[in-house]
Amino acid sequence: MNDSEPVQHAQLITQESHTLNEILTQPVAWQAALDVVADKRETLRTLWETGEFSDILVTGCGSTYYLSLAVAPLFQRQLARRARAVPASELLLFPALVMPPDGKTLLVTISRSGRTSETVRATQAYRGQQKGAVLNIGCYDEALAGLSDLSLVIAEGQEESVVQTRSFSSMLVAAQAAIASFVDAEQVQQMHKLPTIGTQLISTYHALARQLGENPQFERFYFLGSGLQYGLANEINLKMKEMSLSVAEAFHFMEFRHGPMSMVNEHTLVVGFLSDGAQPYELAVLREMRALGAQTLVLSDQPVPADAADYQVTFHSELPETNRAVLYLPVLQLLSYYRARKNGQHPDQPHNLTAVVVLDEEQSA
Ligand code: F1P
Repeated sequence: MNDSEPVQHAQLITQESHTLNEILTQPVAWQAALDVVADKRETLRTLWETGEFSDILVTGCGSTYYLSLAVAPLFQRQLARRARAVPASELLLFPALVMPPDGKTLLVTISRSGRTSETVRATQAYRGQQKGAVLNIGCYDEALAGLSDLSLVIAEGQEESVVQTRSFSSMLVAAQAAIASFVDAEQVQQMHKLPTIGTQLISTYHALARQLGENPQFERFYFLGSGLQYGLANEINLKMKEMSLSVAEAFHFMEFRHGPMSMVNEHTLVVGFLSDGAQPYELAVLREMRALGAQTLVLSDQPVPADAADYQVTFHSELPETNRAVLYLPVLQLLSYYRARKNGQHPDQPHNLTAVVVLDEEQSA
């Protein structure tokens, strides 16, 4: 990090809200996540190389279920293993529908707190049946760390915010770096560019996020993501709901035409998380939604034609799609934050929510 960047971080810190502060400073937690993975590199490789896993099952709740949706396809693509993401409650309550019927499974548990009841109980049951090894990714050394064969704990991802922002992105960086470490050390080395790129994105697009968040024309938000980006579209959809109580939904790009686009009107913002491999299809959907009256915000690594995007966030990372997912998050977390403030909500006190869902004993499988 060169001399000017600490000043940039100092400028980013605000007293307005801890949620805003955690969004603005999250690239520091990304670097910490990379450092944790580097420290555990040998133990990770041993777990992977000796495990001979045929299947990967990734699980979490809420935001960390959506993180699981972003991580499972990475295992499949990077490591050529069958990989699936499920909510922890499905693994807890319907294991026969979820557990691979044969082979050796690696269960990857993802949890900011490390003590969400569904995830803990599902993992206890999984261990009790000697189903296989467990890799945990979180921000606290709590119950799930103790139930795992290896735990990646990113303490710098801890946050005051109930809604996950810095924690989510730091756990995503840790997961991507861990998977990359099984494949190619050069990929991991390239990921060290992410904190600087992230800080630049926040600085460049903070004003746009605020402008769109505060724009009274928008009343409905649709987040479209396919392939590696579907989980992220769901996570940002949850941010928009948790923080601002807005009408919002997430879909695979091509699914949006099959009914949900009936909701599109001139009060709609459609946000596209563009992939590398399906852009012609994704841009066609965005052009059609513009023709129906929506405005579109497109996030991608390289610029896209202006007829598909009213607004663009461009990363210019030159990183592989498998290593740069975290770059989609900060600007859209800010969009949700400013929409919340416009709606008279305070993101530091989200409606009906607690930081951790702990079930009472009666609710035990
Ligand atoms: C899971 C979770 C969050 C949600 C809220 C309540 O927590 O459901 O995803 O946004 O904060 O808890 P964890 O298992 O990741 O700690």
